[in-house]
Amino acid sequence: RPRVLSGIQPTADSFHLGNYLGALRQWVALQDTHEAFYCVVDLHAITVEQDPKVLRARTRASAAQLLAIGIDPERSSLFVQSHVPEHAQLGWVLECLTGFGEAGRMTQFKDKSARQAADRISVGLFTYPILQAADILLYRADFVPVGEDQRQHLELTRDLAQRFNTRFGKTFKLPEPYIVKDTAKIYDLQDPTAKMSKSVPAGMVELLEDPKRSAKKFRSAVTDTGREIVYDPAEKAGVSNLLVIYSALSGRSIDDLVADYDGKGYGDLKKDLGEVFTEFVAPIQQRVRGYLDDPAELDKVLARGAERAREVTSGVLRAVHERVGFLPPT
Ligand code: AQP
Repeated sequence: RPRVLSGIQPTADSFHLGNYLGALRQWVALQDTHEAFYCVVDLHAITVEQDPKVLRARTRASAAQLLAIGIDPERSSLFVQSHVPEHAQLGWVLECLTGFGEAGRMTQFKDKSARQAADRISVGLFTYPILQAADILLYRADFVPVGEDQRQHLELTRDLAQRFNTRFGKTFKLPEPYIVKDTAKIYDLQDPTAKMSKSVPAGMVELLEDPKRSAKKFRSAVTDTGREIVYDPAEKAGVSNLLVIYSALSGRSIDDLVADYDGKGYGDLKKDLGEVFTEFVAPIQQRVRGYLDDPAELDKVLARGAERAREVTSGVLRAVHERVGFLPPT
């Protein structure tokens, strides 16, 4: 079976709807047809300052949310990145193959670093896409389910795999991004031209917030001054974003929704979407509480996942070390 690998950062108290629709929903679906490795990428989380206690709690909460949305630890290996030391080890080798200018062209870094003074930005934030390449290449993954914002990092990953293979002999597979077009980019409810992101909390809907609060956010979502409910991302970005979310959560096609809301107003659509979201998220929240009530069991699941991951990664790292010319340990 083809293999998939993906990760998510434990840098917020809850995942948001952009994470879920852009990536995590695909993680769940791919388990049926692929051998899946999914990780909570805590090494990436410390590229920005973290409170240790909070990071630990968020790492468990992230794992609990992944289980709650349907990641099945019997079928998929679910683990914490720092439990598999080969990620950081391969990361170093790949850093030494990456040009400084090449890393500097990553737009996500440029955007994030533009908001802060140079001395406040860590070198880790700069090199994070290279560690991400290591995350993926270690598993010789065929596909990487992510949102549109990760496309450039995937291209870097492929470039590095190709470079390593050319220089040292074929070792890595060139992975393909797995991006579902319809939900590749979920937009901020307050600014439907920007992606929904944890950096801008006002326009973000969280899986673990009070659904009443989410419903209110949907009701006050920014839309244009027109009246017609049609799907037109260029002219009606706000309404189109709401239709995409509604369609993804309800399983109904956008055409079907548009026909159904013919003659109705934005207010109706927003109110109904709040209800659809509440119905979707209530059982997830309940399951998250259940998993967090038993952290020892949760830790056991993660330990098992890390063990399965290491069955793959230790051999790949050994091959890499040998090919770059490191003396094997005796
Ligand atoms: N708005 C989005 N639409 C579609 N997919 C999205 N993803 C994130 N935002 C959207 C996808 O979620 C996965 C996990 O991403 P992450 O762990 O890197 O989280 P993030 O990208 O840091 O989340 P934010 O909210 O986007 O953070 P900031 O504000 O720091 O940039 C990825 O597959 C990502 O594509």
